Amino acid sequence: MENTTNYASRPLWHWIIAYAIIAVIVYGLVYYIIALKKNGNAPVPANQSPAQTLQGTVIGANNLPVNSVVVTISKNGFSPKSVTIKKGQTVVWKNEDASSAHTVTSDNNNGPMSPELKKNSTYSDTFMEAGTYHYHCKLHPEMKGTVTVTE
Ligand SMILES: [Cu+2]
Repeated sequence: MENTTNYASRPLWHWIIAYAIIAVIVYGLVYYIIALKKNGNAPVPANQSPAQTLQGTVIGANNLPVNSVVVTISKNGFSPKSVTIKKGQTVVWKNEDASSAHTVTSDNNNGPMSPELKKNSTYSDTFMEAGTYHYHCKLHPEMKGTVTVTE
């Protein structure tokens, strides 16, 4: 009886704070799940040939296509600068630079050719032939990267 009385007589702001904390946790979880889903569905740019789309690829535990490697783009350049993958794997470039758009542009027109990527835009390319692919950013030619594709 005494307990019930104490419980009911808690000031209203106690309840408001308790509900606010629960709401923050729930919204945080929902936001996290949505963010994970977005990463898994990297948009395929319109200028990619159909053979290079990500459609139909299996989504792995980290919500990226199983065979993909991520290269992030910042004002410091591509990171990692060089990646080595196996034939058939996909490289996903993601621009995380809020201050500028960037491109992923093959040095010799034999490799990735992205449009200008705004912040949080991604571009992906699946490499079906072994070789070394050098690329740069059209807007900042000093930004360079390499994809090495092995058999
Ligand atoms: Cu750039």
